[in-house]
Amino acid sequence: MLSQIKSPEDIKNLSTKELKQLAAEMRSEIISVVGKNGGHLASNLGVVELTIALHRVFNSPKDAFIWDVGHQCYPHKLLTGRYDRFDTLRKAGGISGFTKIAESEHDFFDSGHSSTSISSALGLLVGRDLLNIDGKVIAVIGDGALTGGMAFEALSHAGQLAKNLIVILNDNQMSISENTGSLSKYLSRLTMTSQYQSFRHRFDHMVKRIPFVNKALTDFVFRLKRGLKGIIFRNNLFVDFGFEYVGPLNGHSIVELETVLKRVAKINRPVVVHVVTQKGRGYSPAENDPTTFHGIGPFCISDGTVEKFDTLSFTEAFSNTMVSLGEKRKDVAAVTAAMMKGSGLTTFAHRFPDRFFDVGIAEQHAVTFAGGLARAGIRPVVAIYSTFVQRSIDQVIHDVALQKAPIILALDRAGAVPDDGETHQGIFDISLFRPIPNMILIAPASAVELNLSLEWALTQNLPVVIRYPKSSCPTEQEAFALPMEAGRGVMVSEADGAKLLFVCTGGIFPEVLEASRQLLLKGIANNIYNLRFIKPLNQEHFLNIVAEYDAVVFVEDGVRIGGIGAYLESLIHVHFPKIRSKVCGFSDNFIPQGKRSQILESAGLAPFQLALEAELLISKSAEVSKEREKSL
Ligand SMILES: Cc1ncc(C[n+]2csc(CCOP(=O)(O)OP(=O)(O)O)c2C)c(N)n1
Repeated sequence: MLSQIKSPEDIKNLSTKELKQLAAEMRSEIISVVGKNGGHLASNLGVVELTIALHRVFNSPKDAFIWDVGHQCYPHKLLTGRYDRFDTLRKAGGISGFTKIAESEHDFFDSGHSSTSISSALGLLVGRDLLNIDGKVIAVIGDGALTGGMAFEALSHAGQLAKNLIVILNDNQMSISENTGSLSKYLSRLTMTSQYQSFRHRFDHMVKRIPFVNKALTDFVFRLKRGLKGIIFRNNLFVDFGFEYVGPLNGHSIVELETVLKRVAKINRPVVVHVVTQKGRGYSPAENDPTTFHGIGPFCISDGTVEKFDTLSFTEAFSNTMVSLGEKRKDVAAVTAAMMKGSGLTTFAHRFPDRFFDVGIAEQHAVTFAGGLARAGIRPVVAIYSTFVQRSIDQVIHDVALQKAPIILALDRAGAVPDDGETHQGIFDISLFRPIPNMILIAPASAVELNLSLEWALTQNLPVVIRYPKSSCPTEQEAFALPMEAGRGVMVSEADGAKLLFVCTGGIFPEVLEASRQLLLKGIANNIYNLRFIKPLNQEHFLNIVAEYDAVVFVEDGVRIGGIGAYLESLIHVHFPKIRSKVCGFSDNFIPQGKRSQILESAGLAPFQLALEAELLISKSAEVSKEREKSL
């Protein structure tokens, strides 16, 4: 049946029985493709019925759906003409795991970061109104995404404008891990309150039907109800914001959802529809462990098992160091913005619950909160993915760097990030943090260096950013274990007489090492200098090192504009104008989805490409030049 659905129009006339079958087929398609390609399984299984109901009641794309984060849009993709390409999900050149304007007229924004849907939807609605364009606008936001402050900024504005914005609150009580904070408790109470209301109606009805109920008993029941009401009834937050509130609805009953949504479509004011769903619905491994199945790599469909790798990842190395630091020092605390598992803080959280803080999807608050902790004398380590720290740059400048607050920002997923595409690449952090006074930036190349960096950072009285990639740690080199010295990197290899030097950031060391090996095989001697520090830089030390070489290739896993390579190149041009140099990094483009190796190759950062650049620089040969042109 699913293969016949080419557009949402095709589901409008299906019977209840057919809709059930459709939902089952959608689930099995999602499980099968995510089992092979990896992806956000549990969130998508939870919104199958909701997506069907939305597409039956509203008319996309005239009516616009804005999916918050966009990680739960697979059912929407299946109903909007992308079934045929669904098996390319998250692959290079394939369809995205998030909504994408270029992919379909049914996707209104490119998405990936949380808590933006209400703002985007409100803007779209107001803009359409100004231009007299018809159509409803519906934001679908999870209870996790609602913990992001921006969602509240938008609710407040929407309440004031009083336009007919529809906000579907998809409440599954889970963020990636369990949802945290008083808002999450508030939503549970709201659900209970409404369930109490429906219980009360049924109760009244029942009492009236009991024969010979005397007045004393009715009075007693009335008093009991008043007592309960005192405990359970509160003002509804959404109503206070100026919204109508409808719900909570059973998010797995297409009939109930449709009946209510049809009425909601007629309301001419902002409205929140509270829908309760179950994450992982219909696939027991995901129902039982929605956190693991939130975002998952390929897995075995029959039992949900995931392949385990023996190699240590940077995340695991960070996790281990944090636990040992937590043991050694009582003043070390860890802060995460809803990424406990992904950032490797689960063990720390269990071992030191008093010093672990999951603040919800609130990166801005996480940073300023850490600034406050530091002011009190605590040494907070804030673990945030490179891409998500982008939204707390002002907090880093104003609440941390200006105050010289000694917090550590541990940026996982720096550099090329596989599978998720443009919104998740960690390629801007170097350029964003380098200009900020008082900041120290370190890019360790291995587990040992990450460990040393964290320990060293705790001895500093300034904020320190430590950035590392989503990849396994490379084989350790002797140089990685050398003690940290501010502003100095380490020579990883020191071949006598080499005239070519690679200078690299830690995250891309494996590719540089491989390029170096390929050149050695060709008889081109070369050395590698691992920068360790992106800031500060011991200029004298650096210039002494490069002085020995004829050619220097800078390689960084960040954008070239504002990066470290361009800066160092300008430095050597001033001091040693004869040294030939080349900066390799990401160009001025957003980088689409692919595996790490595919992403690096598309940016000219694959080992064979780095080797070619270096060879060209040193030999200036026309033949090498041609080969290089071909490789790009
Ligand atoms: C700014 C930002 N921080 C963190 C994330 C990572 N992230 C993706 S989905 C998600 C949880 C969202 O929870 P919810 O909105 O309840 O959706 P659910 O998956 O439960 O359906 C998080 C933390 C993100 N996408 N954006």
